[in-house]
Amino acid sequence: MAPHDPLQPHSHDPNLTPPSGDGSFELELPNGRISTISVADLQVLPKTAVSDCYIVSTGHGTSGPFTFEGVTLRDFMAHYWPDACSSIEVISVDGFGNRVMCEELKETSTRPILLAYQIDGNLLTREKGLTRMIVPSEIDDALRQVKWVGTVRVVS
Ligand SMILES: Nc1nc2c(c(=O)[nH]1)N[C@H]1C(S)=C(S)[C@@H](COP(=O)(O)O)O[C@H]1N2
Ligand SMILES: [Mo]
Repeated sequence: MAPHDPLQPHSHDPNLTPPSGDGSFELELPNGRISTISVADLQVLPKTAVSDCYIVSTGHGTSGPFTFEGVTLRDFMAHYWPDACSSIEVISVDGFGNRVMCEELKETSTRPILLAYQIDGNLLTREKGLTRMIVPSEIDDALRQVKWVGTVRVVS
């Protein structure tokens, strides 16, 4: 059997058990460089809040509204990889993932994609997903709301 690909469609049962870790993740760039990004590294970048976010779980119902705060993926990329790219693979420590097309970041939006470290004014706990990707435009099944980001892989 082929190894499990976290970016392929899969069942929607969310994992409620947080893996160990402090919210840091690996950033893999197209030039082969790999670095560790901590929550403190995210906190020095511009901070954006997006309110009225819902996590629409097909397993345990909808939660929210939440105000998530963090750095937009757009600002994150402007800082760490301002060059062109085709996609960004955001993969969690527990093997869950979602792909963002770089085109998606070009659209200016009042509800941009975030690498979130805060919820309703408080630091996100590890249990609640630190660091969590929030895609506010996704309102169906929460498959883009990746908790416990472990790797951000920029694909050229
Ligand atoms: N790392 C990780 N993120 C994940 C999942 C998961 O299993 N692992 N499940 C997804 C699904 S299917 C849902 S419904 C939501 C659940 O988020 P919640 O636990 O905050 O309600 O997380 C999404 N993000
Ligand atoms: Mo889900």
